Amino acid sequence: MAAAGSAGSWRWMIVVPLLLVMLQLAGAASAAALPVVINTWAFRKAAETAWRVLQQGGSELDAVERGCGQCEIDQCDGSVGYGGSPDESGETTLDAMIMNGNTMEVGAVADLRHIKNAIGVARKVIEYTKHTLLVGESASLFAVRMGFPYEDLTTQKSLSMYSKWLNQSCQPNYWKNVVPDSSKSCGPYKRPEEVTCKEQTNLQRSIHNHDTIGMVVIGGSGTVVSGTSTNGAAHKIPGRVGDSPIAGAGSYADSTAGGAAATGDGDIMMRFLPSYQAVEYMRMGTDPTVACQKVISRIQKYAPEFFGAVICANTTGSYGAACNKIPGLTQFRFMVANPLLSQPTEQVVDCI
Ligand code: SD4
Repeated sequence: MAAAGSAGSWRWMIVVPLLLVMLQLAGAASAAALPVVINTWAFRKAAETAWRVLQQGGSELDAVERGCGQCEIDQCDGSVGYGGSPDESGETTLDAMIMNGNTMEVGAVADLRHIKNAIGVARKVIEYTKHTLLVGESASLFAVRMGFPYEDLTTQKSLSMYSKWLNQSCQPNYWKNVVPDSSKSCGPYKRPEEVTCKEQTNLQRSIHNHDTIGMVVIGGSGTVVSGTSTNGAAHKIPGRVGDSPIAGAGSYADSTAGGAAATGDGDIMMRFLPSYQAVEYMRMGTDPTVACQKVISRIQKYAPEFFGAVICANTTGSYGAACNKIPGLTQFRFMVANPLLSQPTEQVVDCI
């Protein structure tokens, strides 16, 4: 009896930990589920809209278009849609893209003027053209042909941001090595007769200067779609285009691997194609959180002070995010909706 009892307890000593490990694995696996919606920042209504579109049988493209479009309507954080981030001449211009990870088609618009629904126009670039990216007033003319209203994107708020900036001698701005000294006065600026090329690093970017919506939606059968929409950087030099409408920079989708989207200082981030790189890491089997961290680390080496974050999701529905730790950004909030969450839920990661 005693021998049988001890054999029994040995058995339990092996079986119980094994069961615990299996339960843990099941728990870890259950964190990932399809379909999934993930978007940058705590833009809750955008996630809710995208999730609702999926629930009602809409496609992944519809979900991304409507989700990001919701932020354009809501003028999320003043950094998406009309009436925010006036450029040096006081005008709001928009950048947006949408990418179909089944076909690898991309539709994008940059420096879009007088049209509110930038991601809607980006979708029309996929549907009605063989192009990928349309820019400036020509993109606006295309949008009008596609039936979008041509309207003023200026609001009282963007006007007052603009006059405040003029009153503070146009600080901060994006010029360097010009006369008059761009760190002290407004332009017009010119190249100096003798170029001294002294770098000016006076640009104090507010973290609220940049808040793109970037979204990845992965459907139940693994279709990955990504998208972005932003009004870019406040007080940008007219003509400036950021990372958001650039495939691989602002976002990237590949239904054989996953999707990613970036937010932050596009002038720096677009040089590293972080969304493309994150998807490639996930293709190699890297966990989405680690994939996001790895692309942030790559940028950190060259620009330790950059403001930015990336969201990542793979085709199993596993997801993550990472951000660069700087004063004013120590944590990054993002939204997730999947069948395991009772509603679209805000999540947070510590920056690295
Ligand atoms: C840009 N990345 O134009 C965009 C702006 C942004 O959060 O907010 N990102 O640089």
